[in-house]
Amino acid sequence: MDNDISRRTFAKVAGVAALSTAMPTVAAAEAAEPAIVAPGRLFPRGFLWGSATAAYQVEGAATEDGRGPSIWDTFSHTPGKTVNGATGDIADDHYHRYKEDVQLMKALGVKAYRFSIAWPRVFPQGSGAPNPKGLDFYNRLVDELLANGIKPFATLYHWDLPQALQDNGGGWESRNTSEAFARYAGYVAQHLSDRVRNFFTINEFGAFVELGYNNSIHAPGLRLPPARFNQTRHHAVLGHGLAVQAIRANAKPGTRVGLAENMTICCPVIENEAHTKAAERATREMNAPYMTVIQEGKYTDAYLAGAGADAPRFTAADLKSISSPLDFVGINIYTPTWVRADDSPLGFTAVKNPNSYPHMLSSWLTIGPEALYWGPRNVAKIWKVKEIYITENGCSSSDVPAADGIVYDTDRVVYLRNYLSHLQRATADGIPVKGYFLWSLMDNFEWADGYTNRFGLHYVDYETQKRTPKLSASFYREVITRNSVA
Ligand code: PNW
Repeated sequence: MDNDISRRTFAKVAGVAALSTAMPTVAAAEAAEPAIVAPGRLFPRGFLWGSATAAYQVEGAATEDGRGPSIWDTFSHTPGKTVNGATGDIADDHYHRYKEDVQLMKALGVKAYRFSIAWPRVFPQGSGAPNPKGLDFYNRLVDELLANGIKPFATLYHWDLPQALQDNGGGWESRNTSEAFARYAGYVAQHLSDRVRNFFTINEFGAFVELGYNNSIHAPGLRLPPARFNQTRHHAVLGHGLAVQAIRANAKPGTRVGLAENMTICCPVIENEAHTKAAERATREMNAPYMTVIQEGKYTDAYLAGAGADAPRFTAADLKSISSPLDFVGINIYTPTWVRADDSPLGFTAVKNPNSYPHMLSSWLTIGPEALYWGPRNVAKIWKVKEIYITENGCSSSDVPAADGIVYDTDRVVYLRNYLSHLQRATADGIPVKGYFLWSLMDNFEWADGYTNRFGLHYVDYETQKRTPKLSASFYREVITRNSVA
């Protein structure tokens, strides 16, 4: 798995001048035009380059082979909830086209694929009897990946909660869901861990709990009052902890477990000591209900005091489960939160510049490449984490193919080049980032934004399901080949 190039001092690799975009042309340009990579700019030897997707966003086949309905089927079929009434009924039809999609990965040169397992395929009612046909899809996918030399990294929860669990007890509002999640996680680990060696429990507490149970823009579309909402947050992290224990109890020895969290990434407004320390304090407090309690086994005093009578109810045993030791930490990083030091009780303020800031097509996706430096740095420094993956990073555009059929997504290339440069800065500083999963392999169902915001390295024509590599796919392929951005 070691990248050949990183073993050499001065690596001869593809030239930046290779501006042609179709994969074969770029490959030809590589052979013709070697370039020099400075050793100080290389990623570490064996750095794991990957790409990511999630079940409901790509699979389609919503009612096939016994899959039960999820809260996202219900939500997306409710008028007015998604742009143009988009649903994941068909999406990228990955359920039927996974072999073709594995070939896209192979052509990119990725060494790992992060996908998610749809809970309602495996347990159509959330708990009770499993559906072997549902699990079989993942058996086929995993076998295909391994046959092509690509390591599978499976996420167990990427938001498609079985509808039955929402109907009975309010989904994550109920402790039953945390326990059902652990049973499902243990079952999957038992059946796949002979080939899947790395699992992520839950994807983005900071999105699905906040947006689904408080802001109502994601499934199940609720706005819970504060006490019930804080309890829902607690049940989500409890579900993670119980799942870690269930995986360890049921998986083959050596199976590794982590999570994929979209932490608030606190970056110092200016990189001096005072603001840097403020960003560390902010990292703990701004992630108190999720990453901090998972790492520290307790809620911060400020979080509990701020919640007051609405604070979650929990036991010491809950906290112990929630903070079950992890093998690695995955962080999804898109945007920075700029922080400065001040004289307030907590010693920091998040700085907003509401009138003028760069962003990608998604309005929330503000640009700050430094997030890929400070995110992992703070996690490693504050919690002594020894193994970090960037489990998502990427950006949205309104890509349109040019007359020659190619998508010249120069905005995405600029975004990735700058973010990855800061990731390399992190590894060069000794921060233990071991891999990077680019979001996303291909355009897909972008939740409430439907199919309008495209995140893919491959353009998907939803009429024909044809996938076409964008300029950014050629860019990423070269990064992987040279193990370096510049
Ligand atoms: C993440 N926000 O979602 C998810 O893990 C992916 O499924 C998704 O496609 C990707 O990032 C791009 O959006 C988010 O509104 C969705 O702040 C919305 C937000 C953040 C992350």
